[in-house]
Amino acid sequence: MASVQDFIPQPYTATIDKGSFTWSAPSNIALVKYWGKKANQIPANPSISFTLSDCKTITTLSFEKKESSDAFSFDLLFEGRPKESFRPKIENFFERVVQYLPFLKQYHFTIDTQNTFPHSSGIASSASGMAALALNLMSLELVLNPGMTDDHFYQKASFLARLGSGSACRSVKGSVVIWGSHEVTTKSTDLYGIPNNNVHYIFTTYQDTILLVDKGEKQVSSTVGHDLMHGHPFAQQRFAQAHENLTAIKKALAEGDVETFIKITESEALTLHAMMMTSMPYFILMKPDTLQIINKIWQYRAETSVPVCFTLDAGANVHVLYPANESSKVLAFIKAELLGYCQNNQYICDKIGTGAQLID
Ligand code: 2P0
Repeated sequence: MASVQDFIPQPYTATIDKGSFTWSAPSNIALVKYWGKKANQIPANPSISFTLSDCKTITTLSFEKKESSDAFSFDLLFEGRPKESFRPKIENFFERVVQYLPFLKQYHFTIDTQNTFPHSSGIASSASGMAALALNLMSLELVLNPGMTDDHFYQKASFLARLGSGSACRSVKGSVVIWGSHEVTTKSTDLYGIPNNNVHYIFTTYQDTILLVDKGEKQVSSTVGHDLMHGHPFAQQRFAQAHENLTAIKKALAEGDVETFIKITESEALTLHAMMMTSMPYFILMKPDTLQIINKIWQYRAETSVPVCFTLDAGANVHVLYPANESSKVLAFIKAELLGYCQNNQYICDKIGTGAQLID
């Protein structure tokens, strides 16, 4: 298992003056949630997620050697247009990772980003965005250090992505990813995400239909949200519960135990929101329509035994999860019963994916 020291590179053996790379990186949806962190983006508890397939960020990183190397220099484009509002976040990310990427001040960068999902859909782009940027930077480091192994490449990409945004480390490699030190998961670490490959066939077919209940700006930023767990009266119990739920859901994923999967996934979603409702200050991030959808899903599952369940992010949108062999039934149910609760009847059909891809 790699340590922080392993990500500080040896002197580079090659050079490059200019070039560009393009990576696409997917979003991910946590089943056991990351909520609460320590210094340096170290999670307070381990988490596990499904990597998505179609909701992704595509980023082209162009670079050109510059004369002086005393400051960062970069231009930011979003869908081809200048996007200065991203600057503080990228500047902050570069500050955090420069000790691991000593070439950062030697180049002028142009970072050109686009998302496949609509902006202001309430879908977080920080995970896919930071993962795509980290992978591009690793592609450049691979040119400078051609001896790098594939394992090191992906571990370090996930390590860097984590320093940009915690959940981004789960958007690099694998269909099901565990991030955070977990006593019974070999090689698990707080530093980067690792693929969890012991997954029954049924879960490799999982669909995620995202119901857009509220497409507005996040009410609570993730920084504020994670901070709410400091001094939270239930924090220690919650962190211990996440370890237990991870152990149980890993077993369910391996055995194809859909019933246990549903129980843990839904309980985790509600616990995440319960943490926000019981913090100081307190927040309710669900909307009345979120609750209507949850109740409809429960009713439909009870009546039909179709194994459909939900999870939530730190917002009002609902992720509806189900195996592909139930797609026609569940989509008919969604269209007939749930779309009326979505803003402008909007939803996104996604499914489990395999991770980021080098496009160019
Ligand atoms: C997760 N979320 O596990 C949890 C569940 C939202 C709800 O990770 O501050 O954007 O950048 O490390 O990763 C959202 O927080 O937070 C998140 P930072 P991040 O997916």
